[in-house]
This record gives sequence, C-alpha cells and structure tokens, in this order.
Amino acid sequence: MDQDNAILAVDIGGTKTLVALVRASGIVAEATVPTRREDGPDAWLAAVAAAASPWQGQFRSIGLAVTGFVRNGLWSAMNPETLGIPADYPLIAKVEGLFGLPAVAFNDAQAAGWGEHVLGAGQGKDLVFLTISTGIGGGIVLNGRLLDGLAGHFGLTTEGDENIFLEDHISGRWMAAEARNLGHEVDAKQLFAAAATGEDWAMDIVEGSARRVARLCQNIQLTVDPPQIVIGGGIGLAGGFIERVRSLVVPPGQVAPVPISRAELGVHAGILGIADLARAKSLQAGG
Ligand code: ADP
Ligand code: BMX
Repeated sequence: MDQDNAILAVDIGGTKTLVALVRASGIVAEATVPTRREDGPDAWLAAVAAAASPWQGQFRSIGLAVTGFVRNGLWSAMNPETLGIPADYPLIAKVEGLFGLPAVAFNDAQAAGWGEHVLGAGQGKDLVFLTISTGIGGGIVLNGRLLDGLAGHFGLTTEGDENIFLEDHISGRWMAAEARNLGHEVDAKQLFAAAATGEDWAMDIVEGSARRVARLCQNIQLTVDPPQIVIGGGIGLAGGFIERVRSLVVPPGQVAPVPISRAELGVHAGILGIADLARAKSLQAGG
C-alpha cells in the first residue's frame, strides 16, 4: 500500500478513540483521544476528523473499527452502558460525507481479531480474539474467514435468569463499580495497581473478572474449538490478568485447555485489522 493507498484507520471504543495513518509499512502516524461518551456520534466523528487533519490528502479511504453492532453501514449500541450509540446511526454515510472518501466499518473486536490473524499472534491461522475493555468484545476467524454481524459479541451473553450481560460482571466498568461499592473511588487502572501492592479488595475484584473470562474461554473452546484464544484490551493486557485467566481455566474432560495468548499488536490490533480490511475492499473496488 503506497502513499496513494494509505488508509485512515479509526478505532472508536467506549473509553478511547485511536486514529492512525496506515501504509503497507505499518502505522506512520497516530493520535489517541478520549471518547467523550456524553457527546454522541457526530462529536466522536468530529474528534476523529480533527485528529486526522494533519494527514489531510495523505489517505484515499477510511476504515472504522467501532464498538457496537455494524450492518449495512448503520451503527447501533448492543449495550448502551458500553457506549450510547443511537439505533441505526448512518456511520458510513456520515464518514463519507465528512471526508469525501470511501469508508468501511466493522465491529472493533472483529477488526482486532482480523489484525491478530493477519499480523499478530494468529500468524495466518484461525483464532478467537477477546477484548476485555470497557465491554467484552470478540472476533472469530474460522477457516480463514472473519465472521461479521453479531458474531463475537460474547459480552452480551447472559448468565442466570436475571438476563444480566456477561460484560456487566467482568469489564473495567464493573471493576470500578465493585470498587466503589467497597468505598474505593478508583478506575480499573488504579485498581490493578492496588492489586499489585497486595490489597485484598482489589485482588478479589480482579480474580472475579479473570474467573468469568476463564469460564468464557472454556465455553468458546467447547463451541468453536479454535487453535488459540488471543486476549487484548485495556483490562486483558493489564499486568497479570492473562496469567490469572490461564490459571483458572478448567480443561474440558481429558482434553488440553485451549492455548490463551496476548494480543501481539496490543492497542493497535483494531487499527491494523481495519486497515487491512479497508485495503482489501478498495482493491476489490479497483482502487
Ligand atoms: P476501549 O474500551 O475504549 O477500547 P480499552 O481497551 O483501553 O479501551 O479498555 C478500557 C478499560 O480498560 C477501562 O476500564 C480502563 O480503566 C481499563 N484500562 C486501560 N488501561 C489499563 C491498564 N493499564 N490497567 C488496567 N486497566 C486498564
Ligand atoms: C460491547 C459491545 C461490542 C463491543 C464490546 C467491546 C456496544 C457499544 N459494544 O459488548 O460491540 O465490541 O462491548 O467494546 O454495545 P469496547 O468499547 O470495550 O472496545
């Protein structure tokens, strides 16, 4: 992908938005801004345009990896608590109008899963990607194909009769809420720091989240049986989290537990995944 085929790659999550100029050589420039949750999608896209303004004229198409459900260019929240996207927001039409360039959009975890498949821990093999973040997202690459639509929305699965989303018992938001219930006004990052110094209340919260992720990994192995599960996200990549998950996984019968690895692309998995997907789309369109 030469300069003409550079991609503006965007990853809009419930906490942060990452914007990058991506060429065949990789990420050549990037910026991270907070996702100002209360402002709404028009403002989130305006923040993307502002962050990308120094690279004006250097890219020919746009790839958007976004938290939420994407279908036929429309964007909706699955869990408004993760990000309050209005139903059927016309994401592709808005972005193409804003930049005057073609755009493609995928769910953020699906894009990140593709990134890890093509350039990261997957090394071209099938995988299931999990992002443990503001919510819990997933990307499934099966027989070399990325499953889109609702596929991978593990955070929206429910447990018990209360119809409570799994992610509302695992994510960074849940951790902060649990800490608040115990009288500690901390975010997940500060909670992990407290756990690292041996604070029992913090270690218990991390353990509870890791245990549920371990059960999710067991269920993924029994339903999809992937060669590996790759874990990313702010919580997923936090110190010691993956190790706790691995130690809590119960193998299915006499079968070895599914290998669990770190996202090798870290925070860039979604950006690099959507850039590859956007490049493939523009090549298909004869770009
Ligand atoms: P997004 O959900 O916007 O994709 P992240 O993947 O960074 O963003 O996930 C955000 C969640 O991860 C928040 O709850 C945040 O507090 C938490 N988080 C981010 N960085 C860390 C860290 N280094 N250690 C622990 N938690 C973190
Ligand atoms: C939620 C859902 C998924 C997303 C996952 C991780 C919304 C807004 N998002 O399960 O689409 O992939 O969170 O999202 O319903 P993130 O913002 O934590 O990366």
